Amino acid sequence: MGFNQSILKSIIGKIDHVELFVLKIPLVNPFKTSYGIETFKEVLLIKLTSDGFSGWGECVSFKHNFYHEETIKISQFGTENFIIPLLLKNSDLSIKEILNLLIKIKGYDMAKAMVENALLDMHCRKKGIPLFAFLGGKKRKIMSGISLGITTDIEKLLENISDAVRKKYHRIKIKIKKGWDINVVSSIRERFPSIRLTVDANGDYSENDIDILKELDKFNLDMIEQPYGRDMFKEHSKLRKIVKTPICLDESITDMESVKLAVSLKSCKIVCIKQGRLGGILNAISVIEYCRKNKIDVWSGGMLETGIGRAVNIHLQTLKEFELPGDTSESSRFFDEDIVSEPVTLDSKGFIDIPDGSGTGIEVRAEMIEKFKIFNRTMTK
Ligand code: OSB
Ligand code: MG
Repeated sequence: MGFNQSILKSIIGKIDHVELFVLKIPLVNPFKTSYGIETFKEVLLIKLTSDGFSGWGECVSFKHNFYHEETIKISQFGTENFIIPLLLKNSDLSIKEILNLLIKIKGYDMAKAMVENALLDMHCRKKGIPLFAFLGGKKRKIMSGISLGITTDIEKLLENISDAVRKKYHRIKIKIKKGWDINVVSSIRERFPSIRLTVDANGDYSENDIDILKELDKFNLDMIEQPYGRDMFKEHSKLRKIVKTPICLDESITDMESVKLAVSLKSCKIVCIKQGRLGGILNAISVIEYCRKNKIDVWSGGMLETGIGRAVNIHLQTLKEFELPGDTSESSRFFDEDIVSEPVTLDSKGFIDIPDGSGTGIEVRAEMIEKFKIFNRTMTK
């Protein structure tokens, strides 16, 4: 693909300073899914410094393991004990060489993504180019989408949808679970017959629920995201033959092998790309390329990221393969105040601008790090 190989191959120099932070930030509203409720965002961050230039990375792991088994504690363990020591031991390497070394470490994909994001941010800043330019992305703005959690009653969800429609979100996704599905989607369609709508089950259904999933065909949904569990590639494939609504996989897509399996079994039509879970931007790009070649549509998911991870997802979506709106919403949808100085906002047509400074183009606010910090560690050689 079109990313700048010279950036990847040029020496980044010695990493002088590594700082890790864990922040605990309250969410403006609890976010409920079929797997549980989030009321706080706990997040692991890294700041790398070399030669006077710094880069930030955000880890998408959660405190709990209801969505994915790599928790913050696990990401932190991998970062402190394996990834950072390797980074500090080897100086005068290129990003490409560092990433090749990281392949030897098994697991910790979310931690690796965080470190990769920070390296790319730092190096692009040093070279004075924006991340999207490094990626070869051509779009100057991207579409927006919002993921709305389960509420105590349908009326409240309809209100949340009205707000999102007023803001001109290009696509609305609602979380569903058994018992919060047909009734809810049918009320939404009565009130909003033509909005672009998708549902995300986070794996709550099984083959006993085919009738419910089939009934969703009546509502003109763009897709059903992850109806069954993560490893149920064969079952998703059978479901695809029964329901007309396109099937999208999220949790199932953990690496390139999983995408290849999904393609070979025809388990899905659409894949949700989460670079933070695929081990970083470069792995995500390999998956995106493979999907293009195999006629699988892609969109960018979200993991309740702060402005740091949100910016990375925005830069990535400047690639032409992202033709569908993803889960990229305004920062204020989750946080009263973002930890970066340029929170994500929508323009009057619901689009999101690409930050055009060097690297991710956003600045982290030191006072916000102080305010929400619950852990901090500095590592040097
Ligand atoms: O399944 O896409 C998901 C949030 C946390 C964990 C998993 C998911 C989600 C979302 C919200 O749907 C995405 C976002 O807006 O960040
Ligand atoms: Mg999902």
